Amino acid sequence: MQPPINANGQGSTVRGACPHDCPDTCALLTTVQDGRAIRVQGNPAHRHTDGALCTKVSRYTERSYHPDRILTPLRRTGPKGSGQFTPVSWDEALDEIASRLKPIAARDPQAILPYSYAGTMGLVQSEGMAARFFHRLGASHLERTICATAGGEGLVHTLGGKVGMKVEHFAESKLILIWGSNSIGSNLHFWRVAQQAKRDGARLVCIDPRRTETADKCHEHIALLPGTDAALALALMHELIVNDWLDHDYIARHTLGWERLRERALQWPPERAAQVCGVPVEQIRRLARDYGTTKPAAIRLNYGMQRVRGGGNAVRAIACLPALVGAWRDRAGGLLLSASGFFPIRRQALHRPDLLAGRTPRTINMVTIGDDLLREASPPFGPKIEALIVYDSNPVAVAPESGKVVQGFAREDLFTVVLEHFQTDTADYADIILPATTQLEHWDIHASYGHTDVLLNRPAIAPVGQARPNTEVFRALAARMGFDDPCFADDDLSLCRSAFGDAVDFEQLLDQGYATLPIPDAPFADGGFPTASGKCEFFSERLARQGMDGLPDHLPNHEPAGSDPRHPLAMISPPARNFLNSSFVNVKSLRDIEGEPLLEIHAHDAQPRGIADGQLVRVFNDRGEYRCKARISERARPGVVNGLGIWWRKLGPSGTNVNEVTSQRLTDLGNGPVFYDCLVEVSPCA
Ligand SMILES: Nc1nc2c(c(=O)[nH]1)N[C@H]1C(S)=C(S)[C@@H](COP(=O)(O)OP(=O)(O)OC[C@H]3O[C@@H](n4cnc5c(=O)[nH]c(N)nc54)[C@H](O)[C@@H]3O)O[C@H]1N2
Ligand SMILES: Nc1nc2c(c(=O)[nH]1)N[C@H]1C(S)=C(S)[C@@H](COP(=O)(O)OP(=O)(O)OC[C@H]3O[C@@H](n4cnc5c(=O)[nH]c(N)nc54)[C@H](O)[C@@H]3O)O[C@H]1N2
Ligand SMILES: [Mo]
Repeated sequence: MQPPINANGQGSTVRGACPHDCPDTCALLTTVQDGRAIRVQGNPAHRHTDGALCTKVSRYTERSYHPDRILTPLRRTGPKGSGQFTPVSWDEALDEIASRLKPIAARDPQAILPYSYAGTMGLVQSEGMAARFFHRLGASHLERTICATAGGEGLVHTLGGKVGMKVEHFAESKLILIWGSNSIGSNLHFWRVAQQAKRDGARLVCIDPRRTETADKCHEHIALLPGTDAALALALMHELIVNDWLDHDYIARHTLGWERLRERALQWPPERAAQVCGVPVEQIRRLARDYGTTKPAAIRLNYGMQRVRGGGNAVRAIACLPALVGAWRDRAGGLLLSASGFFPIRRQALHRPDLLAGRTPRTINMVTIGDDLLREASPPFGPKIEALIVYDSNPVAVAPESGKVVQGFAREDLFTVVLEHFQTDTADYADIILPATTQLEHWDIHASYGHTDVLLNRPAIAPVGQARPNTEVFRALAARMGFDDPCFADDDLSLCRSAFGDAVDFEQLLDQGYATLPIPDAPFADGGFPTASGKCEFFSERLARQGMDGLPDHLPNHEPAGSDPRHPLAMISPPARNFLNSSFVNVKSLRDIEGEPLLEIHAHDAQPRGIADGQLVRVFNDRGEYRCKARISERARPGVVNGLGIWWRKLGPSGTNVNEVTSQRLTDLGNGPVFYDCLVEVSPCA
């Protein structure tokens, strides 16, 4: 372990990085006393963190030393889902896993599926060693789509990559559109930058069906219906065109497909969009005027607006806007959805796809895990899924249509291993649970999707109980499976080093904990987009070649509001501020702030249904139902209910959560989930 950097008799301080799936990727300072972490703080020297942490992560020691932390390997003793387990040794657990996997692998390794997401964003503890193991095994490939692929693809097809403005420059913007993001809850450090801009006179506009805490603090809130963002963006273009608020020079030199986009946008007068979006036409006109005449204008998109059928197209449409007004010319203009494309991550070196040795396993989309676990062997699907190894994810709580997911996980003939900190809803269905280390206990290295610094995480304390890093588990399993490639011997620190190779100064990371990538302040001031054409592609030849619309368009939801009289309410289920997806739901001090699972409903929708504030309600559609308390609130717009997530099923009143009603259908681009494209009905419980 490193020597103390701050020896003051109060213990030592260890530099780390927040591992959570959040754009902020904060630099942490953990104070350790007598081998115990006593405090986790934001590093004041790291400018994006600026010494501040969210409430969740400032409680990190409470999570790490939680009395419910899994401290030993466990073997299931009761029926699947009952949560009954008995401690076993690491050797027993690993031997049993290897002996169960070997005969399956001998028949067809594709019957084994890894299931993981971003429980930790660390490049080492997420797929660092795990990907090597599954590649060598020849297991099914998991398409990791549950969060960001629709928007990500939208950006790639327009700007050429997940690239955009540098977050710090929003401070100088004069107009900021916060589009599909509850920044105060999910992107706190951006919000601090936006506040700076606001103090300096910027106008802030929030575009979100829900009246969020963020909307409360913006100058204007446009409460459009879920899944109608592309219509709004096209109407803005219409107004930019008819009022000639365009940067003709920028369009001519740095964009592709202008004439075609112009024609499409002229089909979207504000009156048409107002109908589709369910907002006043004046609001659209005003927004267009602000956007067309304020410089520099910046857009902070977040992933909330792409969880609907047309999510990819919506991002494409919005991503065209900055080029139309030449916003990219200024470092405080443009757009940011994700900065992750700026990071030169050496994925081949980390994941070692060469270990596949020519094999091309099938791909399973993590969004449709419910259906796929219930599929029999058949072409073109391939073999039935016989074994599932889950790490860094809690699919039973977070995957859509949980009725099916639960049925799949409950299969007696499925062998399930879960690497976890806690006995989550998913762990309840495991055959073997393996105790994982937390970020305080292992090495890792981090990119970010909200800023452009690389962060190194040093272990601050020894593993709690018998917990082991994910990497160590996959190393041990590789040995038991007889995989002897030398890459399985790489230790975590060398994996950290290999993640970026020479692209970052590792000595600097060891020394100060973070390193800034050399990225120009206004990366597209003079074009130079990372597309094939080098231009901002309004029209995408690549999409057209795939038989898709080359231009962005408004694609109505799979389940448009008003299309089903039996289920007249649109439901969205965005994150609760004090949880991180389903993480932290079991941390009592945070759960106490959130209270209990709630459905926000507008009085116009509550009254005719006889729903009183605080009453237990049933939220249902043909896929399933869950129960929670109704909160009659102006945070919900008429016709839309908000089920804040993502509660652990077993901590909700009926042992279920919002994902009982969400669907496994996919987005237009990127095969992503459509969590916010979901119709329901709500009725009071007797
Ligand atoms: N505190 C906290 N922070 C988080 C998370 C968390 O769970 N809790 N989750 C993390 C993760 S995994 C991610 S992916 C990121 C990003 O997470 P996001 O999903 O972007 O989360 P939010 O910032 O809440 O933004 C979603 C917002 O989009 C709104 N919205 C829903 N449907 C639509 C729509 O059709 N159009 C528009 N314009 N808006 C819509 C919702 O009401 C919500 O306010 O945040 C991360 N940060
Ligand atoms: N209805 C609805 N559903 C949603 C969403 C929504 O907005 N609405 N959001 C979606 C989005 S954006 C996302 S990203 C997904 C997120 O879904 P998940 O990626 O499953 O995220 P979490 O629920 O945070 O679960 C992560 C788990 O990883 C564990 N973990 C953390 N660190 C480690 C580690 O180092 N090792 C191991 N072995 N385990 C670790 C944590 O304890 C936690 O239980 O959920 C999606 N589901
Ligand atoms: Mo996410």
